[in-house]
Amino acid sequence: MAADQQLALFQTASAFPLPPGVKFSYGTAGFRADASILASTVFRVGILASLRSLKTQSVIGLMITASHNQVSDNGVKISDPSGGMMTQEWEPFADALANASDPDDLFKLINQFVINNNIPFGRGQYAEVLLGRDTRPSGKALLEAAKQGVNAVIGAIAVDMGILTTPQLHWMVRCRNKGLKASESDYFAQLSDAFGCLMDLRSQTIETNRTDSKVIVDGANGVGGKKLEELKQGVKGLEIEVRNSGKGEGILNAGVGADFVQKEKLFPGGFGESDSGTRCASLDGDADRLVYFCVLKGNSKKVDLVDGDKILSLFAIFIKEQMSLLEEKKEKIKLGIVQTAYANGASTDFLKQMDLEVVLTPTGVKYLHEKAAEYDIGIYFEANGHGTILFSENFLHWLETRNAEVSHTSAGFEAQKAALRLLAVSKLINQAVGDALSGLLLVEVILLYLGWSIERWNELYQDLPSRQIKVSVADRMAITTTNAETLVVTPPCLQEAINSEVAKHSRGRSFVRPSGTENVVRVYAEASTQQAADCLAQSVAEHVKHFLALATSN
Ligand code: G16
Repeated sequence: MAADQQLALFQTASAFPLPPGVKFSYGTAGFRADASILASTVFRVGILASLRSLKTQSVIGLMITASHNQVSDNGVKISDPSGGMMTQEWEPFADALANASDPDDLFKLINQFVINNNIPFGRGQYAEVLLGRDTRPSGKALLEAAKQGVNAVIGAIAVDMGILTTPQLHWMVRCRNKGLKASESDYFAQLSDAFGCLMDLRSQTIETNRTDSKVIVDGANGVGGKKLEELKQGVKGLEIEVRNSGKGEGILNAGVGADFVQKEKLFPGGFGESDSGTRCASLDGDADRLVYFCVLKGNSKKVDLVDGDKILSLFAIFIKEQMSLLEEKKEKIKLGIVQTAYANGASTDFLKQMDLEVVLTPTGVKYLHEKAAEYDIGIYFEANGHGTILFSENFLHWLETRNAEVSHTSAGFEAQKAALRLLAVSKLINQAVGDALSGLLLVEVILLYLGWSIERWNELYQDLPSRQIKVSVADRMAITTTNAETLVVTPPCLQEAINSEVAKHSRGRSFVRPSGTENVVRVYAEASTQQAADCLAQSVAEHVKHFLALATSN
């Protein structure tokens, strides 16, 4: 490594010492921790992003957000050139960088990694990193740390894209690397144009049983509400009311947002019984998750939840219908559905009854996205509302070329419209990562296309009662799992204990896993009644505490 590069790294790294006694890990969605201890991590991820840009010779994204976590937390993650999550192959290096004890250690690690991976490094090289952050108060200072990290690599430049939703930044990175328009106004224009196109392509003959013309959206007091206010200016034919839009109505993610609504099954702050009968939706803190809900009357803040599984089912119905209209291609299009173990058992049964191929991956969009990309059309969603629809380049190319042919029969005309709809969906729904704003517009236009109310949508199947709880433990990483997190490997005997609890309940199912974004173990349980699901979750949580206490004492 050249002397000027060495000096630049040493000088800047000394300003960002590692906090004592902390071990950082690039978890489900990057590094997350209390914001007060993150400056060194974010600085080092800035360096990492520059190296990734040099290695791929492409634009890379760096997003500062802790999404659904409490406001005092923050985090940082990297977007790869495709707009997807950073390749998992670089995660061990990310961990090593974040935990390097001093500038000397950091320098050695970087030097070795650059050599091992043939990264073009030094004068004459060019790297570019787009930086984004959500509305957390700690974001501004952390963004400065990221800038310094990027700039510590000679030839790398950091471009501050300002306050964005996470999916916006991923979308921009993808567009930049494809040579497409990539500004925020381009993002808004693409979404509203594609929405308009799908509105125009609706069949005029469908009878509607909808009485509700508007949707009320909870912005989690974060960036999503603010951006939705801007997006809706260009959206015609849909009334969107935004609440908790981050203009001082309350605290980010506190009693509001998709995570709260999905886990607690209660309506968020800013909503009340007077909203019953209206379609409501909730975004999370960085607007990559979306759930819908209906406020129940006289029922102590309870809601009927329409979660990520139901959004997935709605999308699958729509896509399958368009595929069946594309008659000549019907057999050859590979459509795949990707879920995680959190998917409600009733949703998986429903999708399988539709004759769809359903696969499970571990939690984390990075796993679901990778799997969904194997299909012509891959639809992935986590129950928590994080997901999207991916279209392969080959399939999009085929749609475009078939559209150029003029059709003279009525079936041919319908097929052409179906192809146009699928092309419009591929532009509306974010191809880089799950995106609550684009997901919201797609749900809305599909409901209009089908003439469905939220109640009709919710009746697709009845969720099995479920419960999720968090268990605080000394070392959550003592739990390891296999089979898409459905089975515990360590500590020994915990899985047997879970099995024996599950066997006590009709339609019982339960699994446990360490969270990759919070310092907790998550417990999920479902059963044929709510009481049984609650009881199963509680008893499994007790086993988790017991077996982890044993593991730590050994
Ligand atoms: C992130 C990930 C999601 C994951 C969630 C919870 O969401 O992107 O894929 O489901 O964390 O992960 P865990 O259970 O490991 O804590 P977000 O919205 O917080 O970025």
